[in-house]
Amino acid sequence: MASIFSQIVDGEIPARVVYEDETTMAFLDANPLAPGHTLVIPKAEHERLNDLPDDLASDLYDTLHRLIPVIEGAVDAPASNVAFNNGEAAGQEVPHVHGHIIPRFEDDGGNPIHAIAG
Ligand code: DGP
Repeated sequence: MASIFSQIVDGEIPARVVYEDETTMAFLDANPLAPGHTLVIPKAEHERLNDLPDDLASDLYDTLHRLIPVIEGAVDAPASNVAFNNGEAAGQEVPHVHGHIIPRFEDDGGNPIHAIAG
């Protein structure tokens, strides 16, 4: 059974896609912790960061690096939390590598890293 994120990559379930290239994709989180909360994934299904081949890890980082200022700018956020839950015990619910970009605002209260760590 393909992961829910592979089903998004294959167009089998809808998502609000904000970026796509040959090997990576980004879409809005269905349960956002802040406006603009975005998930960045490799299209190929790998469970953990260290399962990624080097070239795909590099592509994923490049997409994250490119999108962080774009997402912050889109919601006028001065900062963001960027995080991976890497493994079930760390709160990873979807077994398909995904980085969270969570825009942060002055005095928005609390640290969402705690929330996404489940
Ligand atoms: P994590 O706990 O790090 O595995 O985060 C999984 C995130 O994925 C969580 O913030 C909610 C989001 N999510 C789960 N299912 C879907 C879905 O079908 N579509 C979208 N857009 N996001 C999803």
